[in-house]
Amino acid sequence: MKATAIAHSNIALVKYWGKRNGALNLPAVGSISITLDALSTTTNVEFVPGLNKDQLFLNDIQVEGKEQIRVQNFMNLVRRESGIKNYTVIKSGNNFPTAAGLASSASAFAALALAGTTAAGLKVTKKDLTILARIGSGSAARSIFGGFVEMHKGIYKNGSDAFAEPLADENYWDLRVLIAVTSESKKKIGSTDGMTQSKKTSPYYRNWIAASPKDLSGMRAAIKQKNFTKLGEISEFSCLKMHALALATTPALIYWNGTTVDGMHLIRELRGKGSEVYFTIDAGPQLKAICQAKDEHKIKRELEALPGVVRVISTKIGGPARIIGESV
Ligand code: 2P0
Repeated sequence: MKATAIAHSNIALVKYWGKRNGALNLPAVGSISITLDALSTTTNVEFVPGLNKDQLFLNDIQVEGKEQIRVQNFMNLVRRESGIKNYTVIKSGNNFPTAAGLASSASAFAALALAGTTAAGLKVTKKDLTILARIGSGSAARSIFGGFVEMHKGIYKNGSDAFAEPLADENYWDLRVLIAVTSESKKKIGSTDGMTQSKKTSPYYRNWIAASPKDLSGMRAAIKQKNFTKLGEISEFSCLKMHALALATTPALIYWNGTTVDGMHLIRELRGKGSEVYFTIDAGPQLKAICQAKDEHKIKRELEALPGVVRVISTKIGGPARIIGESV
């Protein structure tokens, strides 16, 4: 009745922003990501008789409030499916400092979905596991797989076609992501609230949705052709469109700081000088540079020298979520 799983974080090249249904967490657009080897969450789930709620520990510290409720609601789905009534003790840890502004609901809910269903003795397909992880957090569905992953928005009301699937595995293409940490503080507005506000108020929301299929098909082709220029250009374009949508939200969602903006300029300058590197940024101030393995060290040095960059984490493409321990 216990299991331990590890899952890696991921970064979307074609971004997800907006939901077509909040309760089931159905995305309004599809997305394509790469899984990040260096950032992972390890989660142990154990069903324990006699508890009156799920107990959540993050890096050995018990968590209450909103996060505990979110996790308990998620575990209720596993209980409903398995018929198990017991609550759980959940011990989760990240392989990077929690205060680093890199904490990711993607690796967290992917690891929890896999450890939770395994501990419950459920036999679920990978596809169904992505659907379950999605209910926890949209981006978590993509972290079930390694390599290059597409999340489908689906059209059904029950979400049965809103799942993730792999496009290519982690050994397909030796790309690198360099994460320039520009701030270690927690962000003020979470993605879920930000997406709700953008849908309600951003004048660009409709166009964002309409333009998405073209980015997705372009990215699929770039991956298939191993066309790095095309992959990079679409990644930057999707990132900047997502942030334009966020900036035009009321109240405005400004996820960048000054160093984030300096980083964007630096990457464009490096490109002007012949280095093939592109940026992407999520709902936070960290800048992620995407490059080919041969350029990794040069780009890393350039980012480390940028004033305001706290440190740079370099990663290759990571593998799928997997079980690393199990017992009855
Ligand atoms: C993404 N992000 O595609 C986009 C780009 C951030 C910017 O998915 O509400 O934690 O739990 O589904 O997945 C981050 O939001 O949001 C995210 P929920 P999630 O990676």
